[in-house]
Amino acid sequence: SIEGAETLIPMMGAIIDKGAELGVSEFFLGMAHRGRLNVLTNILEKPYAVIFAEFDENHRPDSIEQSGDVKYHKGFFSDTISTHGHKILVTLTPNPSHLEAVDPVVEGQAYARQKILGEKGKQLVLPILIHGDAALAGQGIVYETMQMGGLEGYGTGGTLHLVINNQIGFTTLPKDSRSTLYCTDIAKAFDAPVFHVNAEDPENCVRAVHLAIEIRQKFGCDVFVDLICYRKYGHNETDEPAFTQPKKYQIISNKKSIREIYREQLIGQGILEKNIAENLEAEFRNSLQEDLKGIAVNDKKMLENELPDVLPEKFSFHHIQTGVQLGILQEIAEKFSTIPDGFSLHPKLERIVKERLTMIKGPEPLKPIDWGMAETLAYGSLLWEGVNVRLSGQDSCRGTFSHRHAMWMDQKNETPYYPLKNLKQGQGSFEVYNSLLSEFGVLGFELGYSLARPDALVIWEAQFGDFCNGAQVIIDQFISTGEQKWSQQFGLVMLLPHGYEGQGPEHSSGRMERFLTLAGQSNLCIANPSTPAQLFHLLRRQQMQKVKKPLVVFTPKALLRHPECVSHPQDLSMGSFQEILDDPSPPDVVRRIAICSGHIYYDLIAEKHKGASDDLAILRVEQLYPFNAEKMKELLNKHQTLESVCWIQEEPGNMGAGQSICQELSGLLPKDVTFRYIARPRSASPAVGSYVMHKKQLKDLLASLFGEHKPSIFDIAAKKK
Ligand SMILES: Cc1ncc(C[n+]2csc(CCOP(=O)(O)OP(=O)(O)O)c2C)c(N)n1
Repeated sequence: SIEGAETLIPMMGAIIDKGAELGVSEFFLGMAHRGRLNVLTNILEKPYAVIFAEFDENHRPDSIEQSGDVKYHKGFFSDTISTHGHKILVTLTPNPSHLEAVDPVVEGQAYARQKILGEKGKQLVLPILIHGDAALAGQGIVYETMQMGGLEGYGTGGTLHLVINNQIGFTTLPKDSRSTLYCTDIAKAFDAPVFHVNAEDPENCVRAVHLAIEIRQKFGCDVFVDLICYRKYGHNETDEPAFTQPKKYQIISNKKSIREIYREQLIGQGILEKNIAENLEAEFRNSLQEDLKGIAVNDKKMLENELPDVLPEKFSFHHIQTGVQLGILQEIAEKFSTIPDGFSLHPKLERIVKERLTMIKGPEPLKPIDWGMAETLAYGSLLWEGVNVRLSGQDSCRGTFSHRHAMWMDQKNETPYYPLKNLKQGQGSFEVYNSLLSEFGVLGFELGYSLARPDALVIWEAQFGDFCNGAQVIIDQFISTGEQKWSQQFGLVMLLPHGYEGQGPEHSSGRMERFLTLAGQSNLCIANPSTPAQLFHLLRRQQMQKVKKPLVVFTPKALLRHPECVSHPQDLSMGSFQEILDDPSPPDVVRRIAICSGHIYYDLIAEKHKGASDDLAILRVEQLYPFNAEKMKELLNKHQTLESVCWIQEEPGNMGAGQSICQELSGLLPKDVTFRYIARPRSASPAVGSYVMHKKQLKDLLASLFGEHKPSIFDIAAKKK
């Protein structure tokens, strides 16, 4: 509960009123449990009756479809008028229990709204983060979030930080929760002003926030207000604080409440009469009793401001035509391949740019379309249609593997040029940024951006797929569960380079097994496209489909330049994304089917082309989740001569998509068809550290499929155990 920090409420009220006076029209608010219900009722005007209803044991979640969340984590918005008559919108972002994790999400939301509002956006939209003292000092995400503050593409023109500094974190005292003198000392790294204020002096606390917001509006910097207070009761309803802090709690229990102190001050100053104060308090208590009685009232009506009010769309396998007419693709390519007059492009890049144009425009014979070109055409065609595209990640402008080149640098004066920003008048806006070296912060930010801007295709790219585990809290607590907990709908895309190429444990895996573990109730779309055209259609589908779901894409590394991993103009000008790809040239009689996904397909066809197997068809699962079981069934039942099916993957048996896909396949196999699971041996580390070992494993893996009657590596590993 808030007792001991009640001053937070007048401070919040003052920020909103003063902010509105200074031109702020939208406030994005991130906060944890402490004081949240009070902020909801007193600042966002969520009716008390609704809060009481949520405490009621018979309370239903807000929708039958979704599992919902506890009351301390829900979001809310309030479209209201400030005390001085200014129109304001206050949005409290839903958050998980993970303290401070919501910080970058709030920043991303605020940034997106600022972008929409244009030049004055930073003055109009203000992010406010409310911290606990222990969480502020201890959680690294605070630093990651603040580090974004001054960066182009991420900075929101200053955040207002309020700290509910109750001088305890659950049972832990400041001496054990930080090495710094103040919990706000992180502010020093950013030259952010800090006001340390005494909660028992509410009027000066209000003065401090007035000053804080004036500073933010004038200088565009972060400002901290450290509200020194206490926590009247235990951490929660069941906690007994005297177990661990007996002396402290003896002092606290003898304290007058802040309301009493302030009331006495006002009465002493002759500003307030005692009986008026008492009447006001009695009136308020009575109104609460009335609200309590009213909780049986249909609470659906009262919950209508919960964030947001849309029911999720169901995912469907209905194909959307995502092809783009060849003439338009050629025009787009022409535009993004045009070197501006006087621009000095690196000669190697100039060659790449010219080569790319020949992929779609000729002269004949056309050079095949590679990954980088298909990706650029996907963005280019969406921008051409007026869609806004934002891409952010480490070294994303050029692309870690030098395949993208979304930014060209003038070799003489180091001025950047963005070809995709220069397609035509009225195109969508294209934002591409090299992010700071953060995953947690940046993915959270992009999530916030995509929540606030559902019209845009928002993409976060990991440098290598495995780095996404640095952002695991955002993936687990927001991306995979946000729809179920908070009815959030967003189409954020994550690009995760993945592929076993002998680069060692840290650069091989995007950890698809983890995403597949998180997949349920169509919460995510998880794809591993194996051709440039499939990527093109997948990215376009993501924006064009009505249903908004986060999309995880495992992207290639070596395949970016693999001579077989190419597409042709007609693959882009027609068709749609295919969840499963059939064998493009199956043998006349198919006795065996190998099902795989991603990079390994190219190893399999290379082996097959050696003539090793003349009864084998190879299928590719391009969308791992939701799994198109009907399509798979159809493909498996196509061959009356079928004797065996195997799933083959390049990852160890305990990783990759195998366990999830095998579960899917178990009910789909035709009668009397045998099944095998071929994978690298179960392993603790995602991949071996030596290239020689990697090659040996790959050889064994392929021999398991193409050699005669050999058990799979996975089988061998299981027997050895
Ligand atoms: C990342 C994370 N780790 C642990 C917890 C468990 N936890 C909940 S509240 C709390 C103490 C928080 O202290 P402080 O930040 O000072 O806020 P207060 O509760 O005192 O307002 C802890 C450790 C959590 N919610 N999030």
